[in-house]
Amino acid sequence: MSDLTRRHLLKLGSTLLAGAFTPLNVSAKTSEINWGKLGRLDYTKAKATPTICFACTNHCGVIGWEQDGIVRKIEGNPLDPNSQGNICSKAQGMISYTYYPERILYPLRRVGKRGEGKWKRITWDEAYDELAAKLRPLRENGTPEEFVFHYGRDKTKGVTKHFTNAFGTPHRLNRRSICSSNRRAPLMSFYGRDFEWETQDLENTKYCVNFGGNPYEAYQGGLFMVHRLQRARVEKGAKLVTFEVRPSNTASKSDEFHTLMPGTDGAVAGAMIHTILKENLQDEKFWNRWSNYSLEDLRKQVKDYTPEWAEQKSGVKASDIKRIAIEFAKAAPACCTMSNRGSAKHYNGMQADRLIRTLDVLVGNVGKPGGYCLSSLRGWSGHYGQEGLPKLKLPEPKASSPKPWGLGEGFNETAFKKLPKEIQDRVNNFPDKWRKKYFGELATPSEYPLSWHWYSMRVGQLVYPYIQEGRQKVSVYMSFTLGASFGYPEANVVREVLQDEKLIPFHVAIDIGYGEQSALADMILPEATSLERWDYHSTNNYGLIPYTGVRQPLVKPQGESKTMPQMFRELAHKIGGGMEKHFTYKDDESFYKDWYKNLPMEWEEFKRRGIWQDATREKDYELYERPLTEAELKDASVPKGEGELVQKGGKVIGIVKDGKPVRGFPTPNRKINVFDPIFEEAAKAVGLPLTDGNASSAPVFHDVPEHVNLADDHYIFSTFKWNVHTQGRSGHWKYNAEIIHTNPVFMHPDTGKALGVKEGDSVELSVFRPHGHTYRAKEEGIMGSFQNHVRFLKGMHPKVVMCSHHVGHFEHGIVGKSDTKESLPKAAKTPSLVDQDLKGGVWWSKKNGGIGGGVHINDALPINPAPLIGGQNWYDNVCKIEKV
Ligand SMILES: Nc1nc2c(c(=O)[nH]1)N[C@H]1C(S)=C(S)[C@@H](COP(=O)(O)OP(=O)(O)OC[C@H]3O[C@@H](n4cnc5c(=O)[nH]c(N)nc54)[C@H](O)[C@@H]3O)O[C@H]1N2
Ligand SMILES: Nc1nc2c(c(=O)[nH]1)N[C@H]1C(S)=C(S)[C@@H](COP(=O)(O)OP(=O)(O)OC[C@H]3O[C@@H](n4cnc5c(=O)[nH]c(N)nc54)[C@H](O)[C@@H]3O)O[C@H]1N2
Ligand code: SF4
Ligand SMILES: [Mo]
Repeated sequence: MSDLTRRHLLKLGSTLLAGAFTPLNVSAKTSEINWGKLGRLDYTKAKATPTICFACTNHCGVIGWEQDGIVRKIEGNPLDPNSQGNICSKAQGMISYTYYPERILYPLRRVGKRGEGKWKRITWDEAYDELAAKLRPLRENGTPEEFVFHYGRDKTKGVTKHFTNAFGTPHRLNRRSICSSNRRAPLMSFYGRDFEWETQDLENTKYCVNFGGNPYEAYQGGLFMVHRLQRARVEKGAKLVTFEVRPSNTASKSDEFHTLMPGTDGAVAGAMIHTILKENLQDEKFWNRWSNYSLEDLRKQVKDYTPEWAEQKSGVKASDIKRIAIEFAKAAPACCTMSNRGSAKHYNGMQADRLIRTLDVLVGNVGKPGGYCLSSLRGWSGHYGQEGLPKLKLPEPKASSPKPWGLGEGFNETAFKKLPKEIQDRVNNFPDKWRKKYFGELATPSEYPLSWHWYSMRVGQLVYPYIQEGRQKVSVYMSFTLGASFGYPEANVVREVLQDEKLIPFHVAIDIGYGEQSALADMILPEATSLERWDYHSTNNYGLIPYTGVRQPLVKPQGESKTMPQMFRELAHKIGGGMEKHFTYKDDESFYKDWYKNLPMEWEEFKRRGIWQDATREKDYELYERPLTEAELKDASVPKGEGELVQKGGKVIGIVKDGKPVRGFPTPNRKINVFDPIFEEAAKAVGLPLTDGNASSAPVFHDVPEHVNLADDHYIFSTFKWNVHTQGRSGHWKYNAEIIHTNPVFMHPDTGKALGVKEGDSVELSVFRPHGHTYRAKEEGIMGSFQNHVRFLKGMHPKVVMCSHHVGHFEHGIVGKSDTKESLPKAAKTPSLVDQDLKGGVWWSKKNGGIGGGVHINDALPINPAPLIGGQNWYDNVCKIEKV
């Protein structure tokens, strides 16, 4: 969304509300936080502490200013080599949620029916006693798998895994499929098991081709990327080309922005490969040295992917595709691709990203200055430890339960035999490598073996329907930092399952706020917020030298909220039976201090700086060419032959090149696997026809099934992320919600014309079930609908309509719901958290004459996992639109 349009929106909001604004009562009691009267921060009294932001996935190093026991301001930490002292507007959200009057500060027990909103305050002892009494027998009776732990984001560095391992449940579920699994799979297939994320050298690049990544307003790592890319562009004339379906901030600020038909990025990338080969612009030396696929085979594979063919598919002019391909290749090796959910969250997204990744290998920019780089922190960690960081210590318990539930050691035959025959057959058909890793349908869904082939990416959106289908008996379900009942597809199914006491006899939510997920719990345990707790942090550095940072408390946890390390330690001791053995740390700080035992910096100094990095280290260029060190070669078998693999203790650790052992890539053959039989093998194992593009071992373009022959009156409904919001958890951050609180249906003016609607009109948008080999694809017809108002936006693809998915909450309190009254029961509240700004409700609330808080859309979005990998195809939805 362009800045201009956003200003329009704001202006529209304030014009509408001019007459309806309720003056706020600013006379506060002394015990209350009076936001209107806090006055200026007094830097002579305030204390600055570095920590790590938790307001989005970037996790920037920040500095928080605390005065009189209240965190007042967040600014950037210049020592963070990734963010380099920059922050965004969402960072202050941490203050909003920490002092939110409807924050949960005491353990709560449901008193009415589930979901009825009636709660009583209980003590931590009562909470632990009840929970331990429910959990202990599962462990003692040998059914630990009936404890299901499901999280959204977990930065505790092992505390929760400690707990689930010690308990013995395989059900440590995440939501990778909702987010990025379609995109991670190609990376791991190409570059190696641990390799789930790249680190383009953006500050040195000359040419970046972006397939639907949106770093200027979102992206995991967006903030780190954008200032580097801007420097390269402004100071060195680098070029950014973006393929998008709407004028995102990134697209609008690119040198070139081409709208394309959704789900056709693979076709454009395929045609770029075709062009580069035709023009003979490939880096043949690099390709032959490092890829496992012959150029001849690649030529055959992309023979028909002409720019003219791609124009037909995507709508991008053939001449542009050709020109961009040539410019890209000529800039090599200082050029790179970028992609994210735009290209990947489609039925064909995994293969689209494989075609995009092939471009980098073809022009030989991998690991080169200005190119598509790989961080030593991630990609090589499986073999070399977290390279560039001292070995961090965590005494991790192996699953200590009497019966870990898996086909390997301790396979739970009884539980397996209860599964439907179709699933048993499928699992019995698996090759050993999958059978041994199969832990049941929730953790390792048998239809989606690639979701757990490299590591556990899970298929979060299927957890609830699978429980509904009886694929797994659940006794205790625990959600942690998870907003599935708002933010998952078919969120109504999530709520249905969470509401059903037969399916989920006990639901405990660990949250900081009263959101849609915690509202459906039997017990809520209040976690200390990111400004009140410790966490470990490390991620790829776009400056290409690994670093680590620590999240530390700026203030004490408010009310009776507790941190996870404390909560799980205390609960483990209550459960007993050996669980307590794994939770011996005395307090949170000593737990994290222990983690950082080998850091070559005093703990107090590390706390003072918040970040550690060995800045003298060489940048992570061409890691694959690095010779194996003497230490690595000790006891290794080094073959003489070219291209042969170096082994050590049964593990492949390198490859012989030019007669010398070098590292190569952390794949089984130490090469880049442009060709990977795993796709075909997985397809065979689950019975996916080999004609489905997802099954192809070579990168391939395949149409999105429901987009073929799209009717004139059907459109593609897609979603996007606003720069000032984070998923479903920022709707109640008051300053952010003040900027964006609605989510109109954006469409091109011509689309409006075709539909006979004007700006501001209400429409009903109805979404169909998907086609292809996916969940409930055989069912025809409309899956769900919602009504919302229309806004025109030039630059939208005319067949695409879009809403953001952040707002439209029906919980999360006075700001989240855009209400005039607080909804959290008095029993749960503390009198000290009163925000004078919020008395009388927010100015945009409908009851105050405002525009309201947007529309919840996720009930109308079908569960649509991509074949084999299970990533949710968020951007494929076919819909019809009617004026209301
Ligand atoms: N401000 C903000 N930042 C965030 C988050 C947030 O919620 N808010 N969330 C974080 C998380 S969890 C994630 S996963 C990342 C996501 O980061 P991104 O993937 O960069 O952002 P998205 O908005 O999910 O999707 C990217 C873009 O894809 C476009 N798109 C849709 N269909 C297509 C298509 O077929 N082709 C192309 N080329 N483009 C298409 C959309 O218009 C959208 O602008 O952001 C992270 N950072
Ligand atoms: N339509 C549509 N929906 C989408 C997407 C899309 O593209 N389109 N994209 C999605 C993506 S990329 C993602 S990653 C998912 C995210 O989906 P979720 O994993 O559900 O994440 P959030 O929406 O951020 O919800 C997090 C929950 O955690 C709670 N929380 C926040 N901070 C803390 C904390 O410090 N401690 C604890 N215990 N709880 C906390 C919040 O109150 C909230 O209830 O949503 C997705 N939903
Ligand atoms: S990008 Fe903004 S919200 Fe995200 S971690 Fe950095 S400062 Fe925090
Ligand atoms: Mo995400």
